[in-house]
Amino acid sequence: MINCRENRSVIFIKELYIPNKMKNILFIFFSFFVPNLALANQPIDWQLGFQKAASESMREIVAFHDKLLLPIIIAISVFVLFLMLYACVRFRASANPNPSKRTHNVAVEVLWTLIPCLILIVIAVPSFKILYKQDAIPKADLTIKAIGYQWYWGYEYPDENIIFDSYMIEEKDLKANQPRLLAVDNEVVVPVNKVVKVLITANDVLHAWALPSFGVKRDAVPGRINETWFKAEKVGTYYGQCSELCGIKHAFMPITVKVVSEDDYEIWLSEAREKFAKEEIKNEKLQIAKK
Ligand SMILES: [Cu+2]
Repeated sequence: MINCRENRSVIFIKELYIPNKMKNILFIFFSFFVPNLALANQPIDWQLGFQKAASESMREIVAFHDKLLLPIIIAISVFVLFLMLYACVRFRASANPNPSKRTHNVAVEVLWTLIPCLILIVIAVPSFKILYKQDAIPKADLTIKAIGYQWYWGYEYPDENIIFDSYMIEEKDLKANQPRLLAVDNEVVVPVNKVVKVLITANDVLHAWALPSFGVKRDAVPGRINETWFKAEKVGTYYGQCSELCGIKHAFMPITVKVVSEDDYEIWLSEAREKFAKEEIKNEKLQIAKK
């Protein structure tokens, strides 16, 4: 679902009557100058960078990447390019007919070992800080359990006695605002600004539950329960995909999380408790077995 204003303007550009190639060039051009334009709660064509952050974790990841990693990467690339060009020009055969026979230089060797080490330490410290913060789960307001199956996700709300499966909607059945390969029949619904703890496991092979806007990605391992958490800050629909190559339909088991206000969540809960009741399913199965 496309529901943020920035994205509407992107769509507007994309709907203009201009050749496709031109559209893409325009789109990239605008993306550079208005970074938010390219970002939404789902991947979009010709997107540069991350999806728009919808949680504190993701904001920190994006800031770490944009403000620290990117400048360091650019500086190193420019420096190495400069050295290569300088060596090519300064020491070319015609300008330097008698090359130096020198093989060692202690000062240079110490420097090119120490400086990269220092750069790695500068990167590692904030990186570990973010990792540890993500790892420590705050007191959860609600818990959901995601189970990876070949090839769909099953969800449980253990405290609410809710269980349901979430299948991708086939292309031919998509409604107007449902994105292809991302929309599902039963979305996970969570309240806004609440800590959601996610228990992740799998039933058959390795899968991974990933939601880029929340900065969340955890492997779903059969026989083991992994944990993660997120606190969505904005109402909206967020899309993710299975991120562990799990078989032939790996690309067709998307994840949709609908973040709603607390009141809407209560309404959904009361409906879901009946529609997706876990005990009733068990009882039905028992009755069938008895017959
Ligand atoms: Cu999978």
